[in-house]
Amino acid sequence: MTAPLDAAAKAGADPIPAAMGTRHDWQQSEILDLFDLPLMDLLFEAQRVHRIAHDPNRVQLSQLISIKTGGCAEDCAYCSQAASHQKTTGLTATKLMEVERVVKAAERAKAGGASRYCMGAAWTSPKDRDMDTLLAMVKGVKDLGMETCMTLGMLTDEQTAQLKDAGLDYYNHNVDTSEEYYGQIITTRSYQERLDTLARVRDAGINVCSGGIVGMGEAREDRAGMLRTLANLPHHPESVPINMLVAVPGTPLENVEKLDPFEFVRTIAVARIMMPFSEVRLSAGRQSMSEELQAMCFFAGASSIFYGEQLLTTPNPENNKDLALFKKLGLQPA
Ligand code: SAM
Ligand code: DTB
Ligand code: SF4
Repeated sequence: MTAPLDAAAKAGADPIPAAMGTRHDWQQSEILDLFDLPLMDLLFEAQRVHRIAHDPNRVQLSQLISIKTGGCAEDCAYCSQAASHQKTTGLTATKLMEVERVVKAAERAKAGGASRYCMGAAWTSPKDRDMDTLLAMVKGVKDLGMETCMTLGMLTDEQTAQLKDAGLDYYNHNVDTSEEYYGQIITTRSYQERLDTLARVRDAGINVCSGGIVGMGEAREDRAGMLRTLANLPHHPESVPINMLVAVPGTPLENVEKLDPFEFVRTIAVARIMMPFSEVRLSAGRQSMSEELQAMCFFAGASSIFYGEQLLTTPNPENNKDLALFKKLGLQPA
């Protein structure tokens, strides 16, 4: 162990043993000690852990589609799709897409190299009348041989069971930030409601995808708190998307101060150390990241990206650009 890590261990971080198992009892001070490590020590540890559980040269590709855009009754301050921000963002709301259109788009995503298709809807929760359409989407995309993911807001037990029966592989439901900062970002729902849906999804046997956003004006304590919530769940989420805020003009966060890119890398590295076996996804925000920053995120333990030229309502790097970067770095898309 190097001297700085010894110092961190004395301070309570003990990063090496922590990395070996899947702990669910992380203390805030231990997480902050990881964040505080010299960057090279943190990256080294994260990469060491990464290599225990993952192929370091493989990156999983998930592609997004917005199956129902805008008009959302929630007031998430970062989101272009909240009805309350639409006057200033100018976003046009759409109805739920037809199944055939979604399956056709998934086919194109598969041909482009994506292995998982993530269907997102701007809802507080799905209406029962939409369930048949949603279930048909899951089946149609699954029949292509792709993994399926949906993000539809809060679910009832019955809706969760229906999605499971249709073969849904993953459900995305982000905690977004720390419990303490949550009220600064969203006032229309509680952190506990988020955790309740996550428990429902887990209990139904659907893989959990849950992460959050950094760069929303939160403190490092909040980034640590968000990771503490995720890692201290009874099971680590199988996927942990770490989004860099896309500051959409017209949203309340449009002018928020940009997060230092190294702090973003640190967040990825700490997530990797705390949840060794999870896919940590380098998510929104890549459009404004340099190749060097993205490479550093992969070194810090990111094992997955959102792929395809569109996220939900904002742009993402084009496939060619990502594939060229992978080639330069010797990474294998999967
Ligand atoms: N309405 C559902 C919900 O909130 O769970 C599903 C869709 S919502 C757009 C999915 C996630 O996208 C959010 O939880 C948030 O983490 C992420 N997101 C939305 N807008 C973003 C932005 N401007 N920058 C970064 N991430 C964003
Ligand atoms: C996640 O964590 N990030 C994705 C997905 N899950 C649904 C969404 C990112 C959205 C970025 C802003 C937009 O395009 O609207
Ligand atoms: Fe609605 Fe989801 Fe956007 Fe919040 S993040 S406003 S719940 S679409």
